[in-house]
Amino acid sequence: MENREVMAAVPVILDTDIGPDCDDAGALAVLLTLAGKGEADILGVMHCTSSPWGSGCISAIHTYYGRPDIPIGTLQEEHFLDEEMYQRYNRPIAENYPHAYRQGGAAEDAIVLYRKLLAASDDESVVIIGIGPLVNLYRLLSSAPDELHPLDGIALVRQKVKTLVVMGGAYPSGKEWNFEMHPAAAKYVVEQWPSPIIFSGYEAGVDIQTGSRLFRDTAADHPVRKAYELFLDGRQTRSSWDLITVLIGVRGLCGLCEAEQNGWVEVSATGENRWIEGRVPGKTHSYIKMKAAKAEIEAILDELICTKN
Ligand SMILES: [Ca+2]
Repeated sequence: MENREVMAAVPVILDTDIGPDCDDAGALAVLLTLAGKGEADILGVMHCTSSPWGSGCISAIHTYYGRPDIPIGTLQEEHFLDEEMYQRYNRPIAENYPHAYRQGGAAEDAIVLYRKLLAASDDESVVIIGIGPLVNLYRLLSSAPDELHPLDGIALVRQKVKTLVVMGGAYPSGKEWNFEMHPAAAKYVVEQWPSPIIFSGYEAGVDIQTGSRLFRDTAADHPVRKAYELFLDGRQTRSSWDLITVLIGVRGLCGLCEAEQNGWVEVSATGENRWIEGRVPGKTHSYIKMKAAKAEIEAILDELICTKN
């Protein structure tokens, strides 16, 4: 059995669309708990929609976990997923909890923060975990050399990023929301990303139902509990797409799942994806298949959501 005590913390950047679904809040809780256990080193958290409440919601959760220092970057584009229906919990949390932007100010451009964080990282060390549409990563790959680093986006990612772990697509084929919301970004990132990509698909997380323990075991003002409460509107659990993706990004397959590696992912111009069998030079893709019993995975994730260390 692996001994996590002696393993180095995994340097992680999380990229989230926190707001449209509560599992992003759960996933951030999982990551903060793993960081508290010494398993992850959170270099930064990026927000990938135009919602004015996303950064504040992320900062409020960081603050609640005693980590207001974690850098936050945000998408610098207007009108991407900022409709009222996507602000059921991020707005109330940003408006009612303490966080870095309550007195004004704003998170910096995600691309500037990505380039800054990658420039300061060891080669092939960083794990990027994407749990929203891939628009920030598309812009990162498209970035030009600047005063932060002499390499362009693709070369910088090739040098610094060990793995990209993405909640996106359905396997072996289908259509899933994260790819569908910004198909051009999904297609470009999947085609051009220069380091290995592990895909966590719709089918991997849909039946893993978590969150109910928040209502039993955490304080009524816990912002992640609040996110679930506002989003679920009376229901007790939610699918765990983003939570599983974070867990795998930090712990690897960890005995809970296995990876299909003999093939690669193609994304269409409208966001459908399919797995094409056979290896192709330059593409190191895999997708996960759950192996452990649903109840076992749910218990692990629920424990991580609810443990504030
Ligand atoms: Ca998400």
